[in-house]
Amino acid sequence: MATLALTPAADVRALRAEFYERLKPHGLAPLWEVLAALVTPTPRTPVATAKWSFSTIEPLLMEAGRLITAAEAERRVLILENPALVGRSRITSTLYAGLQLILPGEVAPAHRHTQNALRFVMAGNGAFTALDGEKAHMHEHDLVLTPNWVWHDHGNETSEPMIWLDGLDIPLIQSLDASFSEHREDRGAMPTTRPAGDAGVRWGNNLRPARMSAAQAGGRRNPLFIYPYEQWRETLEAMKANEAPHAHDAYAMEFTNPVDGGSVMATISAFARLIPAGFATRPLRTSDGMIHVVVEGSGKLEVDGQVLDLATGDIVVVPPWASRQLTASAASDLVLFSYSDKATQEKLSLWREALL
Ligand code: 1HN
Repeated sequence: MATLALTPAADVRALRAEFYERLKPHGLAPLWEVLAALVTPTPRTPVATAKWSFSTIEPLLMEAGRLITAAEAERRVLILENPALVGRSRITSTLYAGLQLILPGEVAPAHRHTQNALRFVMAGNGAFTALDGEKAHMHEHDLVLTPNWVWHDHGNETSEPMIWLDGLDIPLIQSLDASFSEHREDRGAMPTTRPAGDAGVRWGNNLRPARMSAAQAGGRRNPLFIYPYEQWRETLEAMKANEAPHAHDAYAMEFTNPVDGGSVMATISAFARLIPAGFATRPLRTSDGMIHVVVEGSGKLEVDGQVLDLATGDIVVVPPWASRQLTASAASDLVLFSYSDKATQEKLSLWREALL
């Protein structure tokens, strides 16, 4: 091999190419050709920055409502596909987002699966999600969880349609090839086993069952599955009244599992934020790509120098490790709900941020 240094570059390339071809039938490939693309100094993501407006999606979802029933569809959802990942049913490399419609009188039948799901109510009041036969009636801007492997169905006994955002870890579970699911034989709802709102009063009021040791409670799947808008909104308002905004976050809080204070579900973290009128956050990067829903107000989001206007009802995705900066319009506070795979990354000691 001492002669390799003297061999013309074109010949070396040809020798190597011929060698690589002979490796293929053995199920082998040279690492050195791909190493730099595999182990990058900072994240390289296929995810593009993108925005959807509720006002554009709503009429299309109502049209879907005339074409297919919730029972027929199982879940009547329009998927928010990242424009750089069309056909792959994902908004980031690990997360899925969709808008689901349930019309008056409809039932979305009970099923369970290994994917974790959250719902964030975009429009409507009073339809329910039931977990293991316990209903939670949902109202605008409530956060509702269906952690993995819990039976869940949805129903709408009101006279108005309800639309919510579904956030799931579908691509993450797909990358692990760990999807399992079951459906009720009768394609209906689970029988009601506990009164509506039971989880909220048992777990949402800073209490836990006395006959449960700390060890039993710790690491338990989150038993609280509804986080009402008026509660999380009150917190943000009080913070604004009581302290100056953080330079990078303004006012940001994470929704927690009351059992251990950790993320709401094993893989997904959820957040509420308020940017006061006229305030601009300093830019930051985080290793979790993030989906933001504009709940109130308007403003701007700058992602790696690209400026997006934000209006109430917009849904935006910020790629992992992109620099992001939020500005609230002078007229009103900007209130956002967000979710990401931070919970997964923290468990794997991956999560990082850079304050710019
Ligand atoms: C699901 O279970 C729901 O329960 C919504 O409402 C969307 C997308 C993929 C897989 C499961 C729901 C879903 C989903």
